[in-house]
Amino acid sequence: MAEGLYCVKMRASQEGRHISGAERIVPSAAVPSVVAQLAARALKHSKGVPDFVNVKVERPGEIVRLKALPVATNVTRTPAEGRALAADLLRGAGIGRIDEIMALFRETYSMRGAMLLDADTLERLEPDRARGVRATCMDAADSIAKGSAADKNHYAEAIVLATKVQHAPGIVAEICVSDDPDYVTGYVATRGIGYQRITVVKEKGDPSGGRIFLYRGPREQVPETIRFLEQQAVMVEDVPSLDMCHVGRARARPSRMDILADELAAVEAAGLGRRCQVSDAPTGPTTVIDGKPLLVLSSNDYLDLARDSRVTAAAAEAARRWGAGSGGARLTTGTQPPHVALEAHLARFKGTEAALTYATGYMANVGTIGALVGKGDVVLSDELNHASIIDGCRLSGATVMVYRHNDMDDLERRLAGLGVCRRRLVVSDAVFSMDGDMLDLPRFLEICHRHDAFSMIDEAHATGVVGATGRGLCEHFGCGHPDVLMGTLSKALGSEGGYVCGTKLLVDWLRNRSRSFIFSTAPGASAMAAADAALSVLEAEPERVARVRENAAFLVEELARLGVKAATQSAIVPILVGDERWAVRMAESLRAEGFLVPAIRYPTVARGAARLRVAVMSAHTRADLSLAAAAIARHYSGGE
Ligand code: WAQ
Ligand code: MG
Repeated sequence: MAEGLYCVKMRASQEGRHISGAERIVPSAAVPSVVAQLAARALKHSKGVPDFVNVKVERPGEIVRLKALPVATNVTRTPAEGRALAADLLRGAGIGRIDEIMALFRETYSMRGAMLLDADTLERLEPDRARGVRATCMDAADSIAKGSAADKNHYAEAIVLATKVQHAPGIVAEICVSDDPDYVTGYVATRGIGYQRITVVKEKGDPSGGRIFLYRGPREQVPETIRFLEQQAVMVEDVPSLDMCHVGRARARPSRMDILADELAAVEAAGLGRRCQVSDAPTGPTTVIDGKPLLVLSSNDYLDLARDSRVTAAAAEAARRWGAGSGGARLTTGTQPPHVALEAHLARFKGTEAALTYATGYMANVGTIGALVGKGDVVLSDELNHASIIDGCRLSGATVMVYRHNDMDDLERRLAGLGVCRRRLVVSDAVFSMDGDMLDLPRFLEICHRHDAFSMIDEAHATGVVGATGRGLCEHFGCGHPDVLMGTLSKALGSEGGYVCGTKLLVDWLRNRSRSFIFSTAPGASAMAAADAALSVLEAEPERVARVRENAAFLVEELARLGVKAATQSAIVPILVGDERWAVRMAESLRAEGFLVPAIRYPTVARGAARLRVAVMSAHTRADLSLAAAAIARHYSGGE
């Protein structure tokens, strides 16, 4: 990623007094123009004419990609109101001694960088107190697309800085006031409340401003924090545009419901609206929607077990015997014999010591990641991981590093570049849900092992599909187990819920530490019994696994024959379309012809990477798949 990119840093001063500074990370081809733009900007700053301008161009090391903090705009009318709000926000974020912190703010006015303050003792932690600590080597991922560096975009630059700062180890909050006489806005940022803009924090014409970074952690980690701030290259993704944050609404502030209505209308206008449709038939390869029969090419019920009579009978019998709901959390009264039996069966099936079930796969991911890493730790996550993994990473409080899709060299480089951190977790989908490809598990395990990182894979779309008998990636590759083998009961197993397989130690840990396990009602016995019965069917009839994969291969061949490029290593066959609206139109046309193929769009996949996502089942016939391929190919070429 760092290849061909350069950090360009500008700072300007007058008689040693800081006037302005700026940061970009740009491709080598853009360096000359960005250098010129930043120099021009230094020379025309409203704070004065500089006698010294320094523009530095450097190759960055490894680049960390971070998601921009969420942004909220707070409209204030007077500086006093703005400062009171800043204090409230800090207090709400668990910071004490606010008055003293605000008093220290004056000392930042003369500094080029920020004051680094112990959030509790208020001790100054910067090695050079006159200069402060400067966050450098950062940019917005789309800054090139957004254009010129010649004019300062206070907001965009501040959100990039604030995002980087809030990801520095030990930093718990930041407070900032612009030092531009004409720019009266400031903000408070924390990981918890995001970037809280405050529109008025000082009088117009007042040249005083500054920044304080609040730190909480061991003294010996301060150098690592400063290294991160000053040297770690950071690209910030998805910087929200200001119009999405309701700026300039100070005049007639819309009501809270109007805000929702406006945003929803914008979502619909962009072709990104979503709604639920009623499938008026049992789960299976065909359904009826709005009275129209459809061939289902979008089901996760890969092995057609959701309606299997052995599975439904087990569910019905369990509901009759144990009740429709479990009536409590697993650690209170919610554990019944079917829960215990299923966990033992899952462990046997996956070849691990133990297993733990969750109410959903989403909860399994969120609860497991949060139990393994937290603040001060690092979690490395494939850029195409499922949203439940992404949410688990975010909620854990650990620093999140996103590595390139299935790029084990990138993963290795990032692990090797980690400084002091307590724990590392590497998490990846086993089969990627929107692309259908497979993790390189043997290398993944070898790298995790070498760097003493927890290894976790999500076999939601692998279980029942990958490996000769559907046991997943370990069976497919004939390799060892990751520390955490997560999966779902809701896909090939035709039921609902999530699970984690691993050592007894891991499972004991999760039972004690996994919040989504502890603080939610146990899934009902019928879901457990259904999954248990489905596992038995899968063990007795492994030919279902072969059939679903043969069907996927057949569909890919048919599509190729008709000139449509597609590939898969699972039951998921993505057909890349690109444009969101075009993908939706294709899906609508296919539906009119009786094929239910969903269009997958942003934010599930990247913007401009919309696709049709076909999911193949063992129950599809060759005739079904040939017809579907022909219809897809017809609409596909119709759109070229
Ligand atoms: N690292 C640390 N401190 C810095 C840095 C840096 N890279 N750049 C500036 N500072 C300090 C320095 O003391 C400045 O005097 C002070 O922060 C303010 O910097 O609409 O424009 O560049 O949401 O003037 C916030 C609101 C604007 C934006 C902040 O800051 C919005 C702004 P400025
Ligand atoms: Mg300024």
